[in-house]
Amino acid sequence: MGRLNGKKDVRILLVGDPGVGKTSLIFSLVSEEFSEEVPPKAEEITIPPDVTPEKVTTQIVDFSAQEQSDENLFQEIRKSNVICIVYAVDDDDSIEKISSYWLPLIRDQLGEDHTIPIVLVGNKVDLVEYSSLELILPIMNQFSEIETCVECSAKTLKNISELFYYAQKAVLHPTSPLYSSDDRDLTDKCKKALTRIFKLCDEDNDGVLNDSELNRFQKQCFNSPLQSQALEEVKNIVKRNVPDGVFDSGITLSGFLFLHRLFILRGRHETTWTVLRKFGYNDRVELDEEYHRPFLNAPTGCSNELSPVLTRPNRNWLSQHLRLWQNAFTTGTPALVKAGVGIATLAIVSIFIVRFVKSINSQSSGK
Ligand SMILES: Nc1nc2c(ncn2[C@@H]2O[C@H](COP(=O)(O)OP(=O)(O)OP(=O)(O)O)[C@@H](O)[C@H]2O)c(=O)[nH]1
Ligand SMILES: [Mg+2]
Repeated sequence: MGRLNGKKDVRILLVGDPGVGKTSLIFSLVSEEFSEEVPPKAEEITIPPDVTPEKVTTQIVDFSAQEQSDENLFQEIRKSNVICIVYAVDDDDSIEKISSYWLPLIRDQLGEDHTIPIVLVGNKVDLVEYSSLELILPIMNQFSEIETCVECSAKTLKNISELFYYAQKAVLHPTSPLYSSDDRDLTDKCKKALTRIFKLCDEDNDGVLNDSELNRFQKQCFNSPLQSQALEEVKNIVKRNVPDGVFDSGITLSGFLFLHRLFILRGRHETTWTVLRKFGYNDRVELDEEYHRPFLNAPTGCSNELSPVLTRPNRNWLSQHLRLWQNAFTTGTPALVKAGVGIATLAIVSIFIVRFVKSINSQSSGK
């Protein structure tokens, strides 16, 4: 599975009580019409990336207790990237089983703290006048692995493509590493990562992102600058919500964090994920190994040499890190801490050079 750019295959598994309409949902998605007669289990379907909204290869896997054993089910649970628990909105028993059977069974297979997102799917809305959300919300509050819920109908095709889109999104742009619904705030890891990104982008190191810094950030993450009117609107939103979010017509760290919290609350997790991934973070919001140790490719019999001219990626990497150290030295840090940081820098640079030379030696000797 790809990592740094956040793209990977998505394997979606549908589970749920017999007769809730799992197979019908898959048939309705594929044929864009409702089939009265469906087999117990749909064949596994692979949807090529160019016809999916998130442009990733997507596999859809059905489960039927009529044809498959518990062991088949457990294997499928372990292979999936996202699990849709389907219930029928007119069948309270199928709703009750979400929390009494399906969610515990999945935890049993994947571990209590698993990170496979769950989407709750309320099918057959064509049969009722009411919404099942009143019964579903307490379950969502109790089980943090539930990413979202959607009500749909295989019969009228209502929300069918949305359901598979939400499932894809739950894998590619999951909420839980970014936002804690218990604390109603960004997670500590997410705050730490965004703070680092803010400092890297604050090139003049004055504690705010001015217009040109914001534009460079925007271009780096989204390949296009912000229009000046859009920039003003963003600042106005920040100003209205966070008293110290804008200073000297630039966005402060608390304004920057507020914006990302807002994106997530409005369901635009992909914006924050794009930023994090551009700055080297993986799905657990940790700096990726590839970012720490870029692979040096030296074919057998060839050697790498340290060039006196830094390549552009190396220059960027070095200047980003130097700016981080510079921040540590210039923001009113006590002298003792500065001395500590200085010694740590020397130690890290020495280790880096030794490892770098070692890796070049071992690659050039073909090991
Ligand atoms: N009214 C209505 N009926 C539906 C809908 N979806 C499925 N059904 C009907 O519900 C019944 C069960 O549908 P299936 O798709 O076989 O259900 P399943 O979850 O795959 O069942 P198992 O394979 O036994 O686990 C069929 O008679 C479908 O026609 C829907 O959206 N609305
Ligand atoms: Mg079925």
